[in-house]
Amino acid sequence: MKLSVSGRAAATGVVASVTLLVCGSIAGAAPAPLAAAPDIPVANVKAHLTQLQSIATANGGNRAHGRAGYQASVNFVKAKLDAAGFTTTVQQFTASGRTGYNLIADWPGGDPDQIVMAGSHLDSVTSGPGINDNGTGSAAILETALAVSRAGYQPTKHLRFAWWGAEELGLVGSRHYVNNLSATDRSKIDGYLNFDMIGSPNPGYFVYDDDPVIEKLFKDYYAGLGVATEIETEGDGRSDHAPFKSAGVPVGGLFTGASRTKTAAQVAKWGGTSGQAFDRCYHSSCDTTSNVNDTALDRNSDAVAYAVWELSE
Ligand code: DTR
Ligand code: CA
Ligand code: ZN
Ligand code: ZN
Repeated sequence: MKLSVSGRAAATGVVASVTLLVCGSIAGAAPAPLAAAPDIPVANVKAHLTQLQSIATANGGNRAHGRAGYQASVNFVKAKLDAAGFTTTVQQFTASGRTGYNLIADWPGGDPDQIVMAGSHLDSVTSGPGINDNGTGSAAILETALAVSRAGYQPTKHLRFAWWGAEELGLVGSRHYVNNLSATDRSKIDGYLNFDMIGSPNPGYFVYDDDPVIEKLFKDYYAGLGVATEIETEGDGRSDHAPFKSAGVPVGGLFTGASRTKTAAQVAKWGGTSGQAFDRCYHSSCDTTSNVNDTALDRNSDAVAYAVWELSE
């Protein structure tokens, strides 16, 4: 089944507010209204980051694969999803002699043969709490999942969210997941959206240029906000979308930058500091809750919800 955006998005490009649209038809009763994505409260996303920070602080300063901080991170996210009505599954794997976990959350309903997935790695490096990398992606998709529950959203397609383990060891958890899908189950995934570092302190607004439909969806969203975007080039294949892409699943995502430095031309469109890394705490102990740009986190969290709603209707 091909990816497609809802008629509304195709026609209008961007819907950035909560509206219920009834697309009239020339004759006959109006079709069912299309529900637009809700605004994702960035305060809620930041509250999840505060929890992840506390977990790291209580567990040796990190949330790394095979450590207590990662297990506690999985338990935190799983509890929120279970309480919100998701069907959760914890998938085990082994990496570097330690047990790792992927957390998969299915929203009941929707066509099981047409699955839209959103994922983020939940593990950090051993040197720090991993709040931008990748608490931001994990918290944004968690809050989007909770918004689906709050809205009682019942899309045509089936929604699945995933929090990956051991990404920092080389995309181990996501690759384990994809490799253990049957060919039939793999073919049911219409698209995979990846969010890894979406709140960098000196942010850029980068869109993955893998699947053209997903790429256009995010570019249209940002155009609607009047925010320029660039194609993501820092990490082709360097995050959890890579195993899905290798398996032929359409992929896309957003990124705010890691260790590359922001240019003067990029400052002119995005603000921030030229000659400074997008995230100068990348893979460092200073990747804490103060290492996040709230505007970037808010915009990208809203973009996550927009894409999930548009691709699943
Ligand atoms: N591999 C990610 C950081 C990273 C580097 N380039 C990209 C591009 C797109 C997403 C993520 C990244 C990590 O260190 O977790
Ligand atoms: Ca928001
Ligand atoms: Zn990393
Ligand atoms: Zn990452």
